[in-house]
Amino acid sequence: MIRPVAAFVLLVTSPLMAQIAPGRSQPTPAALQIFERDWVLMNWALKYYDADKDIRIEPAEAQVAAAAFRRIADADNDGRVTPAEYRAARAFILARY
Ligand SMILES: [Ca+2]
Ligand SMILES: [Ca+2]
Repeated sequence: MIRPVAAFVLLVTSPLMAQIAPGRSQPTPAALQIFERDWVLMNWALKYYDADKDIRIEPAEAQVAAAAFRRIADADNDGRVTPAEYRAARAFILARY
């Protein structure tokens, strides 16, 4: 009698688990896409955040670089980078780095 109950619990809880831990099995975070989309940010990330110097930004490096970019870009510190803040930060990086 225990077995069917356990199977039922697993069936019910597994979609919930998938929602709680998104991206655990999918190692391509949004952080990496920021840099793949924009060569200015990619060059900047490669210069300062390519920790193993293989001239590639891995997901873990992208997360560090994205966090650093957010600190630069989020001028009003509301935790979000608006398109205007993004453009300003991109221009700043392009001019300075
Ligand atoms: Ca690397
Ligand atoms: Ca902001």
